[in-house]
Amino acid sequence: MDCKSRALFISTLFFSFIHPALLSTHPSNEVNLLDSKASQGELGWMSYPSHGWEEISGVDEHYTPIRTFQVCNVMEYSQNNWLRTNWIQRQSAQKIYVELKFTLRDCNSIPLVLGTCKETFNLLYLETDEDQGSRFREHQFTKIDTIAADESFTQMDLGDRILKLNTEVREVGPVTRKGFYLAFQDVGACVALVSVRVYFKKCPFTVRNLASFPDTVPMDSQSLVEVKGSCVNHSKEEESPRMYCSTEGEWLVPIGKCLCNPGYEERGSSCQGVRWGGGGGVGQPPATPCSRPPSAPRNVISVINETSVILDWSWPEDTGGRRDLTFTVLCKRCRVAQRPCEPCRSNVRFLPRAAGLHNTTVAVADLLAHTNYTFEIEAQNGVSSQAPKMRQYAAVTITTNQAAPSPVTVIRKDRTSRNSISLSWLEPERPNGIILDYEVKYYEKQEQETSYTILRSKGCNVTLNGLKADTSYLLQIRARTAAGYGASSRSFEFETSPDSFSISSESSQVVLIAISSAVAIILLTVLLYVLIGRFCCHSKSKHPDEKRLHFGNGHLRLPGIRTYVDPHTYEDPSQAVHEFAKELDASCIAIDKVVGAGEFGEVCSGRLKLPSKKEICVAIKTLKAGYTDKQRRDFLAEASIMGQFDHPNIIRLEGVVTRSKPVMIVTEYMENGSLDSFLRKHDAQFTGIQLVGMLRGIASGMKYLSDMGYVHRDLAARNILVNSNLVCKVSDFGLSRVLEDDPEAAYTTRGGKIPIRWTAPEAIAYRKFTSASDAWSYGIVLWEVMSYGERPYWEMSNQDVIKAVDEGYRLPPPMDCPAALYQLMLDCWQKERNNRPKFEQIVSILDKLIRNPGSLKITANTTSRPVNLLLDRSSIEVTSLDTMGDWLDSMRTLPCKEAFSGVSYSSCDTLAKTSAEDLKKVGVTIVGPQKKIVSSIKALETHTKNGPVPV
Ligand code: ACK
Repeated sequence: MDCKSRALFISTLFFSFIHPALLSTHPSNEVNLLDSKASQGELGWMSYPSHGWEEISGVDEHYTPIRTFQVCNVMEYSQNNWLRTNWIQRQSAQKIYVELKFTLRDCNSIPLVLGTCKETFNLLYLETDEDQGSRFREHQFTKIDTIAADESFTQMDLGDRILKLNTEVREVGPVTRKGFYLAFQDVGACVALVSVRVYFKKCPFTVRNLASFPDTVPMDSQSLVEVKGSCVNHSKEEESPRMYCSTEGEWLVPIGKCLCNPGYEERGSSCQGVRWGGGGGVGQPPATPCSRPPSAPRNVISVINETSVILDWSWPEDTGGRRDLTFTVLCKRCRVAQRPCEPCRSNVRFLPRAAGLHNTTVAVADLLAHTNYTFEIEAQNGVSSQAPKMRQYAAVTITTNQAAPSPVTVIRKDRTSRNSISLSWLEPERPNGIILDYEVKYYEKQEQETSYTILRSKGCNVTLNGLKADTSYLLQIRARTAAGYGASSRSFEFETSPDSFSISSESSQVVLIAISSAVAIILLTVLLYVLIGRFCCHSKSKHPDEKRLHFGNGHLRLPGIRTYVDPHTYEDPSQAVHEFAKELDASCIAIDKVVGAGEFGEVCSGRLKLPSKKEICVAIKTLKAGYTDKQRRDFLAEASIMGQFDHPNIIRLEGVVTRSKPVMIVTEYMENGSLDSFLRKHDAQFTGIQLVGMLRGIASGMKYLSDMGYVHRDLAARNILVNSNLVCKVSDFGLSRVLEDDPEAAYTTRGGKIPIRWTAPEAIAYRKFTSASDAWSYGIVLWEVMSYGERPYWEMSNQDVIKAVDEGYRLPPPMDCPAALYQLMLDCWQKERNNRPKFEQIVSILDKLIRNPGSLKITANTTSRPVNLLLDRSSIEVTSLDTMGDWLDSMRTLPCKEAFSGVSYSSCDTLAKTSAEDLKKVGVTIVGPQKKIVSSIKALETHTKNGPVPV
């Protein structure tokens, strides 16, 4: 048999054995650029020389024709046979994948081989901007790889009619030209190329959290592509929806979401109108036969936002046989003791209007805060006026929420001198409560807010002293009520008088008085300046944090972000709870089962169905019978605190039941429960990106709390809840209660109860709880997450933990922990609290890691790390790694940078230096090898690892 006929013999046999897998469909995130199997006719690829590769037609087992190429010139020397595909357009691919299916003959099984039989062939490619037709130059091609068979077949296999099909996939990228060719170079093998598929990956169009994400082509590099989602029809953004497209064509880390507009409900991945009958359209003449006035509108839904409400309803069941329907909304203000209700004030605004509405929705704004209103919605058609009958309307009663005051709009300059300005202003149009004080912020116009001064004033006027002469100042004012700060006024500009002109501008008639008052003002200013200076120096040396609250840049509450109000400052705590939490009717709550135990009673899961609202799953905390007044107060304090927050990473309060028993706090339901037990249940099952996504959520929630001025004091994985989408939310709020209800809290020598393992040294030593001590606790949560719920400091006693931490020892990196995250932990555990990262910085560091997941591959674990409990902080060396440039850039913004600059850090092998002896020296006893360390060693020995679980 000559070699050609042998090849034909092989191919003939081959086609009767094509595996059905060949016909399988490909994953939806792969876009084919070429699929040889899909071609019915000749592929027409170029073969050079002509007696090399040969195109053969065959059929698969379903008698579907397929085209293959084969070569088997094993009887001849010096083979160099090229097969080149047609020009393949790149489309939007950045990286392409080449999937080859082929069979290859074992050289040993070929009798009488005269040439030099080979068992490999070469795969090459050439990028071009246009089809080069039959022009072909070998040297222009770049080799991708030598392709060898995992399994070659022998004569015996042929006899047994078994053929071994090999599949090999190679990646090529980045590809940048308009198209490319592939080539197969044979140097003397007996090979049949059964199929060639070229594809690229994309993250396919998807809808997540009611936001649609378009087809996205990943980057060629390790970086993720950040994609912003667009809200589906009839929905709007709650938090900007984003996802990341990985190089593998997978969507990762969904952040943010959209919510259905009023009148629409979430069905599948779309928002659909609440179902109602009736048609639309206007203009039908009143004389239409059988016309009658319509019945009342139905299904009124109200969505309250502070002092505005959106009303949404369905068409009436009976439209009166007409389609020319309009709606009218009547607003009534109802005081409990005063019946009947009175019409609303004329300044209440209706958008688009109150009468003649063609749509079934209206927005009502400028209502009073904390007030009951009833809205009556009536439908009319063309015959309503001609056929008077009993008014039929749908009514809905709402209570507006607490609202922050509206901005100050009128500010007046009363007097100016060389270095002072006196101002007064009018109370905001809608104070929405009693104004406690005003915050006046001002700065030199030239300085552009890089440094500014804040004054507080109880009344509507203030004098700004100590100003520079002949200088422009910008000033903003905002009012504060129990609901927090309102929005800031716009910036007003004022100028001080020039040096040569030192009289008040508005009392120029009495020059003498003006001069003397100016002198007095200057003297007073100097005196004040000295006093303030002294006070500041004094406060600086004593309380650096407090000082910054007055003068720092970036440490003041941000304008527009409300400040947390401590419910314990209320004389009557039940007033606080009703200010911040909605009273729910117990009949709206169905308890399903007990899910856990809290300090005050059981925690249950159940459902909440409010009138005109969709039923939702909730968690219900109950106050057990026989409680004392103090217990009731402390129990409800949590609701008063939680009710002030509104953030996707903070557990949401639905309301409280205080008017019937049992007293309950109702919150959103978090399907996966507490983070610590959830992680323990799923040990080693998440990808690095998934863990970082969870950590980012926690950091974002903590940033919101610290912006609000709330210090959590008990941040720990057990106090984070996880929902079915893996979203983590901070929970467990309270003050004295926090530490009493936490089983981890222990009494300190000073009598307080503190969760030692999670708490910063200064908070343990002298109760200095700040957002910086929360950052320390965040570092511990980070460690808990990366070690899948391991107990910080294992079984060490609290006393040993305090001592070791005080002496500079820190927890070692958890198994497989990315170096970047371990570095972040160490930063959170800086002894000097001002050097710890702010939550804003933590969020941005984690965002950078998510965008650059390659940096997560560098781990802080080493095989050479001794089995120790703690690492001496001073022996940890950290500097830059090229591949972590981005991460380090972000680290450079941290104050700790100086501590590490100039130290060389090549791998994390150097991280662990402390021996058991060292630990003994500081009084740390090693309590046997711990679970994680043992498992990490086992894992290193076996090199086995589970894949991520789908969540
Ligand atoms: O880990 P778990 O199942 O999650 O056990 C605790 C238990 O109640 C005592 O706190 C669970 N739990 C608390 N709040 C919620 C919530 N909002 N949703 C679901 N489970 C909750 C917690």
